[in-house]
Amino acid sequence: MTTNPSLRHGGDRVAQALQAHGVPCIYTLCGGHISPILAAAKGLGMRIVDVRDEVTAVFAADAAARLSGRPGVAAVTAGPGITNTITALKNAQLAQSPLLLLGGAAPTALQGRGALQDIDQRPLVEPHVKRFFKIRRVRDLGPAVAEAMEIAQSGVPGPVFIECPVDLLYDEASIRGWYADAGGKGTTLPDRALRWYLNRHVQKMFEGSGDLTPVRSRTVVAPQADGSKVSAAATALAKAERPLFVIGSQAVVQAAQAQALAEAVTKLGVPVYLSGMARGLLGRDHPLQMRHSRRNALRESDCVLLAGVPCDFRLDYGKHVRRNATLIAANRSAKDARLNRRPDIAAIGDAGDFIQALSRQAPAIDAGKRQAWLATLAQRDAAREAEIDTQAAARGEHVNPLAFFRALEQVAGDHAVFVADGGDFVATASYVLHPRGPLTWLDPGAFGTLGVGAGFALGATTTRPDREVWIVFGDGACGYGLVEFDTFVRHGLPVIAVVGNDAGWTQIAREQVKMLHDDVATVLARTDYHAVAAGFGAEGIVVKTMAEAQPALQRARELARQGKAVLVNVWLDKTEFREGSLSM
Ligand SMILES: Cc1ncc(C[n+]2csc(CCOP(=O)(O)OP(=O)(O)O)c2C)c(N)n1
Ligand SMILES: [Mg+2]
Repeated sequence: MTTNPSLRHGGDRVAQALQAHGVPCIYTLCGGHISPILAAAKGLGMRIVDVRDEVTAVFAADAAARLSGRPGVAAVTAGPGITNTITALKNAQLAQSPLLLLGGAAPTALQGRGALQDIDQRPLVEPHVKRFFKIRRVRDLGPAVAEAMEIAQSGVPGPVFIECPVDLLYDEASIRGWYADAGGKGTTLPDRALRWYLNRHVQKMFEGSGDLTPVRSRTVVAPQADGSKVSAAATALAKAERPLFVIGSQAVVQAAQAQALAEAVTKLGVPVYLSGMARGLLGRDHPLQMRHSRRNALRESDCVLLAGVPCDFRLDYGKHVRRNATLIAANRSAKDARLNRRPDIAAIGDAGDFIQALSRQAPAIDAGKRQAWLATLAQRDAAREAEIDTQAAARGEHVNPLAFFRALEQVAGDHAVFVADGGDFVATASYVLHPRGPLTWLDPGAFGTLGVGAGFALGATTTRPDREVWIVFGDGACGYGLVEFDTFVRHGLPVIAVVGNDAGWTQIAREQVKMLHDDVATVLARTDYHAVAAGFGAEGIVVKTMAEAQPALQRARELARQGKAVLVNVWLDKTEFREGSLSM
């Protein structure tokens, strides 16, 4: 049995376990409760990225997980540090993103006695995580990390929380000294009883902590659908004349498998719509990938495979899939596979692996049989692209968002990752921008959370420093994490943000004004967001006319290549492009 003499305190144990799992980076905002974890992790060579709001740390861990296929890790202090993370935790839970949140807590003996930042954290956090670990003994810290990493990734992935009380993290001598002081020197019976109690308490905390066996990482095997489901789906697909795939985020949770999945889809030769993290799976332009009129395609298809996609609001609750079509749902979650529509074939397991298994079983494609179907979809796509071109050609006083994204599509490199955070501006981007490859598009997911942008970009740029990271921000959305330009600058992270400045929360205003004839609370100013970023030491560029757009984007890209963070503040004209769209 190997032992590790450097496990001086609980912080070391947590750090050693993280290192054993290959965790490259911890996102954090400091606090005395968690200092030993951060110092120990740094000592072991992990990167510590300190942010300006705890919610950013968890958004970053979420993005890191999505891009690496391994749980991202964030550490925050007790009480308000933890409450600040709740939105990001919930977002990760709904996006099924595996992450580990380490949270501080008041000393074990003082919990519930009015200690600093002491609240009952379980009821706040537990509903949003797969497991809430409440640690009471030093020796349990390392194994809890190993178990948490495994739970986060297994089955339906999601966040896991470990509560680490501060008195478990420091070295035994200091903690014994601290408890001895707390016990005082009184000689009365209650004084002596307190000392006896505290002494026994400390004894329990350190029980078994002489065991210095390092923690090892565990292998997590993806759940596999039944072979019979693969055969049934292969048969249905072979019979189908108008098959259709919709592939979503969950199908690419095994990030390392993304390329193999793309090849399997190509081999199957079925037209496909990609959503969430799966956007970009087939590269920039692939003949099988359709981008527009998904609703019509769903209505016409006679065999639909929903791979890692539930029939929620994003798929209009499944109502467009025709009743006599064969519906195949491949999903790690049995509940999601059956949400709002009962599939004919429910393949419960990893959706990406399911498609790969299908490509090994399905007979060779009869290209001729599907030619007409593919042509119909491709023609519709082309017609929509032509409409976008027409709308993009319209010129006004400032910048046409469609034309702007056509320009960004030209300028952004082959290794660009796009982070989407906003309303109409971002929805427009999702029609016009072509993600470059697998795992190059990050959006919040089903929770529809504004404010993910800075944290996601932080996770992306630290996980994939070889990538060019562009945040597509609404001006409303950018306000949440703008302060993180400070983080980008301090850590030398060359993130590029483009802010679609329409001086308002337009996605909301659009319907509110129409239905309630009031723009109350939806109006913003043409704020100088570029000057705010410059104030943090980043580069700020303002774009007020269409002619300035392309050169500004090129300049932003050059500055990022030199290691600078950049914010491009783009004054938008109004557009009708998003008229009529509403999500509920
Ligand atoms: C945390 C959060 N708060 C509020 C909303 C509601 N919401 C959805 S879109 C939107 C407007 C976004 O405005 P902006 O980022 O400027 O993008 P625009 O629609 O103007 O392009 C709002 C407020 C939300 N989705 N998330
Ligand atoms: Mg706006």
